[in-house]
Amino acid sequence: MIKAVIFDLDGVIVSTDQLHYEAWKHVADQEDIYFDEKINHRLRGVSRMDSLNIMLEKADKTYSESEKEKLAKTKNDYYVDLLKQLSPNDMLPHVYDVLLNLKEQGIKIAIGSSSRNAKTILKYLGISCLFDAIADGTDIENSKPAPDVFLRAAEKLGVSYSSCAVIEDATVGIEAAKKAGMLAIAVFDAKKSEQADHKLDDIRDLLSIV
Ligand code: B16
Ligand code: MG
Repeated sequence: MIKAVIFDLDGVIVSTDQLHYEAWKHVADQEDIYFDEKINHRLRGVSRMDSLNIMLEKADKTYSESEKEKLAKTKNDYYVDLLKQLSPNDMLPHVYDVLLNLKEQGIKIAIGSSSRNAKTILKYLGISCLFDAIADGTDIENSKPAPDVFLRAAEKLGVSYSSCAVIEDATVGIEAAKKAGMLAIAVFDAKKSEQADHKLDDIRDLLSIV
């Protein structure tokens, strides 16, 4: 029986893809590195430093660890500035109603995000107080496809791993959910994953699964 649903943030609750793209493109242009939407697509669900390493695959030179830290900071400063434009209107369709409906049914809800900016994003969306637990990039060492962020969310909720469902837009997130022993529900790009237990065209269909 499912007692809790752990929501991925970027791509499930809000679409920040374009903002990540603009911020990475800013750094890539500054360094004269080729970067496009297709490369950006590979960064979905992946931590900031892992994303940077993917972006640097097209670089002509090798970057030291301190240079990488600097580039990651430049990207994040730019991204955090872009996040200021977010408002409750940016929540993806039907998400808010689904969150309220789950709570009414007594099902716990949590965030399981690779982002170190998750709490800032939730604040701009005006939904921080809805969640029973938030596990994000600041809680973990290994990001998706490692299961850590979902295990941490379940621990914060006080719910057993096998009683949790995860809803994800990234194939690495579905992999992470299965490694955590959880029910894995895919939306958008994650529907490509062969490991997904359910694939949804509409997030409202989640309510008939849990
Ligand atoms: P930050 P999620 C992920 O969030 C994003 O999908 C991914 O593109 C990003 O690189 C990662 O967060 C780290 O974000 O730089 O803000 O710490 O999908 O796991 O909610
Ligand atoms: Mg995501």
